[in-house]
Amino acid sequence: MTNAKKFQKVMLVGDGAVGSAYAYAMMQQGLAEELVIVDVVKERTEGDALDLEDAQVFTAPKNVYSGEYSDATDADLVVITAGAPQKPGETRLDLVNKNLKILSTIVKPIVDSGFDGIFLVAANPVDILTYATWKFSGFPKNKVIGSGTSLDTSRLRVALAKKLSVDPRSVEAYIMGEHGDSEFAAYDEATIGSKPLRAIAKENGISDDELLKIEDETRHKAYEIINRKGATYYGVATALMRISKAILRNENAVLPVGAPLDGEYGLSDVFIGTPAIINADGIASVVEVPLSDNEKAQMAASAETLKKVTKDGMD
Ligand code: 6V0
Repeated sequence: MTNAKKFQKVMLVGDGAVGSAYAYAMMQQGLAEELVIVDVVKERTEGDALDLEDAQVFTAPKNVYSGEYSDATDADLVVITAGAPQKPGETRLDLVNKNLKILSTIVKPIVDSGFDGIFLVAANPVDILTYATWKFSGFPKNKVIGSGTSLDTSRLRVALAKKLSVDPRSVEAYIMGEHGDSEFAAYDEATIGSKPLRAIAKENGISDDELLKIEDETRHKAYEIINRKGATYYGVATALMRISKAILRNENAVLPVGAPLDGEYGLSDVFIGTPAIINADGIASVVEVPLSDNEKAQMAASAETLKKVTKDGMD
């Protein structure tokens, strides 16, 4: 970490369903000694800080408070979950204009505070807002990370684990591309215990069509949750906590995130879901999965979708 201070500090911007679940997960993990919460609704951040501080007796001491963007000056990490969520029937890409406007009011004052840490973005459409955070901040690309397909990858692993009766943590399979409707499951490289997933599926009588159905259900799981309870937050909040931990503990962990491409998969000028090595400097490097030709084409199509919406939204 570049900061000379002896403790780690995280700023959370956006104290809604995702943000407050993230704050709670951070308390539970005892990660970062200081957590400052910012939102346009000040009563909410004040209330949450008072509520969350009561948890520290059972977890670990933490200074949790409601703050301002100027408090980012000595933060190691800023996590952005502020923005309108999807309503039933809305796609993530429908949110672009609303959330780009909100984002532009957040990033500038944080940069003006002298903040020199890592941005982690979760607000949707996350790949586009991650790209915009990089543009608005003027930060080096490695210091801006999107939650990308971290949640989607978790959803895929959970679905495969249920089908094959294994621990989801033992499934090595990634959802790649946009966090949204053009994402895809990189089945051709997926393994469990080093054994190709496609071979395991065959042995278990799971057809290619069934694998495609699992991929499709993964892609649409958010809609299933939103239709039932109005929002999704525990999954993404825990994924954000996991990425935060890799940054704060300088883990060099390989995680699926929204990362900037610079020639990987033959693509550039886009933040998109791929595994990457995450440490205290942010994205140490992208892990370029040796995709099959068919998957490469899906990655390219997904990047094209994102680039078009980014161009329309930011012009
Ligand atoms: P929510 O519960 O409405 O919370 C949003 C919060 O943002 C509210 O507390 C608002 O007051 C706050 N806010 C709005 N404008 C500003 C502003 N200008 N400055 C500061 N705070 C502001 O939404 P929820 O928490 O459900 O979702 C937040 C975002 O995360 C949405 O864009 C979702 O689409 C997105 N998600 C991203 C996921 C991912 O995998 N990346 C998963 C789920 C949701």
